[in-house]
Amino acid sequence: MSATVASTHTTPLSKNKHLLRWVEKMAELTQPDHIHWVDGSEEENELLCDELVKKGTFIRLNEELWPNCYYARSDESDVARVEDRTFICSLSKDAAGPTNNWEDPYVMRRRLKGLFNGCMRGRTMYVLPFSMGPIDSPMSQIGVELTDSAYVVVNMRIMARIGLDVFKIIDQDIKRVVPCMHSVGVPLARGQKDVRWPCNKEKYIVHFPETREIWSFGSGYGGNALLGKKCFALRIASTIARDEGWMAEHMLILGVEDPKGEKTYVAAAFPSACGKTNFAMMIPPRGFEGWKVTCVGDDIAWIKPDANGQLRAINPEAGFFGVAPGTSAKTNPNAMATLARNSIFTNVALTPEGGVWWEGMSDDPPAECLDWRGNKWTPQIAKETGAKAAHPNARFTSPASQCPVIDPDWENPNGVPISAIIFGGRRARTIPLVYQAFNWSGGVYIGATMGSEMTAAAAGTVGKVRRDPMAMLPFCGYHMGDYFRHWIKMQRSLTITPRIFHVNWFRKGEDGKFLWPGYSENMRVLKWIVDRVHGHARANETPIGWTPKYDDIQWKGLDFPREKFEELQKVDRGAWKSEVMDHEELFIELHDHLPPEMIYERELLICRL
Ligand code: TSX
Ligand code: MN
Repeated sequence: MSATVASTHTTPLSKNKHLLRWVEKMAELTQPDHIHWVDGSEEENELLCDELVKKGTFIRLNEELWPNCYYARSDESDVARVEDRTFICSLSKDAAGPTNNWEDPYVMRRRLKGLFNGCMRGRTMYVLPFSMGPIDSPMSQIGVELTDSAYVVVNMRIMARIGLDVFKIIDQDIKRVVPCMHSVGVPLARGQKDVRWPCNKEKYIVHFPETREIWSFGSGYGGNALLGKKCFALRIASTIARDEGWMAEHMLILGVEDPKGEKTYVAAAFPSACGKTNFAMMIPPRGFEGWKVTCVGDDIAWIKPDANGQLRAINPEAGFFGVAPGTSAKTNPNAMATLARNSIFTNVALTPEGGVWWEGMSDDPPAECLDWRGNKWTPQIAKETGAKAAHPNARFTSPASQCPVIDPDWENPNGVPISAIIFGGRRARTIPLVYQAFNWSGGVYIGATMGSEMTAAAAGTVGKVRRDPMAMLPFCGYHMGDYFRHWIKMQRSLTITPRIFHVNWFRKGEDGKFLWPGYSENMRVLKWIVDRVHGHARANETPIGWTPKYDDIQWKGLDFPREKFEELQKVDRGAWKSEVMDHEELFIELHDHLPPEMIYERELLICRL
């Protein structure tokens, strides 16, 4: 390390007094050996990656196959978000609601003080400024993460806008900064050698919604550690959005361009394992020549009414932190092109050529590789022991700018206009391929009651519907009932309300097979949605909402029989009556905060059935 580089990084890169004071106070608490102010430069990134390689955290992949890509294996116990260790520490327990873990903020602060006391000894504390959303956007929000993990810094460099440009905004002192404390929770004694992936078995992911603070201890993985993502852009942002009259949602944003060049943007919320990233960058099928789908974002949308009462959305992120297993040239060629360079792979398998592999990437697995634990893996071993080469939650971190179908307006500071909102779930029965809500509050009801069936083989759980309102269950920073109320209230600030739809790519027939081919063919559903938005498509009125007629779907390029479509769209009144009875469960849990509109919608639905 050259002296100039080192001194740049030790010198504060901000003159903001609040920031300087906070950094000083946190350094006093955590006692790092060094403080590194992150400038976000290419040179700095190389320095950090080299350091991670030296420590054994990173392996540089084969430059010919995977240019500028790195490989990381986490600790076996630190592989996913830890929902049971995630806390919302509002002053009142009632404000957090029954779906969040709550702890008294005073009690939690005392506990965190203890945990963070000296926790960065022997390490470097990085001062990492980041902007969620384009730096020049009035919808963006600023945070500073103090972390003792270089892995976090290089991942955040892909996932958010970081560095000097953000310090510039902070120094203008016009935007409130969300302080984010992060430590892997493993101080090093003098001369003690570090491990490949330091983490603490005691983990805390803590949010203080009133003071807009995040404290994360013990984990270096994903949403536990890249604090701009789930902690800030969803949990803290959802409370800011409620207070300020906008929405922070767990949604992808995509654009549909028809052959005449007319552009329509939609936002969509799906629970996990529905193929959200695949949908976000879908390629239209045969029969849709001249149509284009473009990607604005694959995970989070910040949506705000503009001066004309039209909802506009930005993607607060700058990269994709995607699930690798199942991603292939068949399921998502655009993701494969995106992750081909300048990417970080965590918990996938490492091939002898210095490449990466995961289940579902190709039909033919490598003859031999090292699995995500670093053990020898062969197809034969997999057959005998069931061992997976990649962890099911293995990830790629890739710049969104590299996506071949990234939308030309993906960094528009004013966002893109949202014409439709799509909710979805993974449901084998009852729920049709697509239907449209009668109105806004009917749509909010659909979003509030959405859910997915468990695919995990845990005994007795397969087939049980798990409700995940608006796909926000683990990500709403306040009471879920108040969140529904906020959704209902949003309509008042709109002159053009987006149409609301529900889709289900996963309905099965009597034979237990998927009725719908999915993937690219979902374009046919998307076209009907866009046609409905523009008033170009007819629909059947059913008790649950409007559904497409067979002839309203463009079938060119796909041989899909009318009878199969009728089965796919069938609304079985009996099955729906028990579906609505199931909604009761959620409603009982939230009853004292539930907006009356939810009760009315339920009554109306029951009457129509
Ligand atoms: O991502 C998926 N999408 C959305 C694509 C834009 N997946 C994968 C889900 C796991 C992450 C899907 N799986 C989709 C889908 O639309 N549909 C299905 C179910 C399915 C699986 C295999 C087939 C069909 C449907 N195979 C054949 O029809 C041959
Ligand atoms: Mn997500």
